[in-house]
Amino acid sequence: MAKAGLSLERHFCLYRNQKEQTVMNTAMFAARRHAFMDHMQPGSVAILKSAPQFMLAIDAELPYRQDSDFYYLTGFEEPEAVCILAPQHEEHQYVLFVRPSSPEIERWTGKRVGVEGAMQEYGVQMAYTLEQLDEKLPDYLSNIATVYYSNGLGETFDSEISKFLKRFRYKKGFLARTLIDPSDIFDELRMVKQAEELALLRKAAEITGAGHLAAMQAAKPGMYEYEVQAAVEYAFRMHGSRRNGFETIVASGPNATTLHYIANQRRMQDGDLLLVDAGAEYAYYNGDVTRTFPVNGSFSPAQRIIYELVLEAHLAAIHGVKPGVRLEDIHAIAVSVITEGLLALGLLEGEMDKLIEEKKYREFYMHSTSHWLGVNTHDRGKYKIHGESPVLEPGMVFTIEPGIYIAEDAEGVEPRYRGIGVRIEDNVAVTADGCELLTPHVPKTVAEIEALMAGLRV
Ligand SMILES: [Mn+2]
Repeated sequence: MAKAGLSLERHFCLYRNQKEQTVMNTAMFAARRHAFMDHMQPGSVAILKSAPQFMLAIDAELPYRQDSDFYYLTGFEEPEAVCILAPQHEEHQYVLFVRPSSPEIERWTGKRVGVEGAMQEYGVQMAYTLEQLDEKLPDYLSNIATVYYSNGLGETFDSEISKFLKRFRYKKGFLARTLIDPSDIFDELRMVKQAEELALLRKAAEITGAGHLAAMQAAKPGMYEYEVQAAVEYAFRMHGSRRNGFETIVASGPNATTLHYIANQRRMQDGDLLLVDAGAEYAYYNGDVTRTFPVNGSFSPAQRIIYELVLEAHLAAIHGVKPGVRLEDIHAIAVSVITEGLLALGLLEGEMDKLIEEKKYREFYMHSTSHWLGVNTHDRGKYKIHGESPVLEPGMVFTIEPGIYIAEDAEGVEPRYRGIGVRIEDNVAVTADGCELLTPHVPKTVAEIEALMAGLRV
């Protein structure tokens, strides 16, 4: 089976020569810090900590990724760093504590930014080594009533900070009376994307699309799921993404009915559907796309019926996105299409309204239609504000990902539908009058998918 790959080549040309990661955009990070400080209470200071470095074994570090909130405000990617935001400090509103430069250590593990690098490249008013934290922190806490600090990025550090604040009270007579988790501020800021962020999300989505095209090109009966995973992730790297947003899901046949299946160990059979849920990260922003397609290139009649029902729900949900509606309205659209379809197919029985009210669809569609997307794949942003789903506004970015999952042993279901799992996921950004589809270039209809796969099998 020679692979002509013509249509794929055409797609791939779109991506060539776009491998450059964005350079440090100091103005963008400065604007975020100002916005953050505008949300802080008068007389307060924020202490933020980098993500911990996890180890696989002695001397074997797991790949490091900065904490998303920390990165969002600083652009600083190294571990063992602390950021202080002190809006009322006379000279230093933004301070970083970092690992010191060390020629001996750097010879083994690579260049560190160091104090000088932090001063020169990260827009701080002052930088110190992390060892100086104890000594310098009091300078920023005098007369401060409120400290923003989020527990959970390291128990040792959490307890050091709390001990420090107590000790500080005894020594200096100052007491930070209120400790506030900054999550509310991050939720609010990160939920609406700025123009620079939308550009990065478009790029991440584009690379993610390249991975899905590669999956459609690679998959064939007899291959293992992890081989398709390799094709997806190879395409991500070759198009400029240095890591994945999450573990790639390659779920063939009945594995597709397990929502977060990441074992990727099964040998794919002729006649299987293959569900691939994968996302490339680009400059800390993520794509998150799912496609489901037949391993042998053509849908069976039963697969096609389920697939087209999910697609109808997916398209209707995207059509419903515009400012002023709520995420739960979008979910309701998908639920309604799916319930109606399952009823028509005999997979559900009863009255449409009652089935929706009693959430009977959850036997086959058990997750939400959307999650926020950004620096985290499941991004910061609230799902309920005072008990209500937030109202959409331009700049919000999220997924649309309805699915139908029919267990292999589902009772009262025609055998031909059993073991079919389908999810179709795209990424959208709310615009002034609707939404922008960030992932328009990945085949989605039965005809598009079959034509692409047939083209590859000439
Ligand atoms: Mn998703």
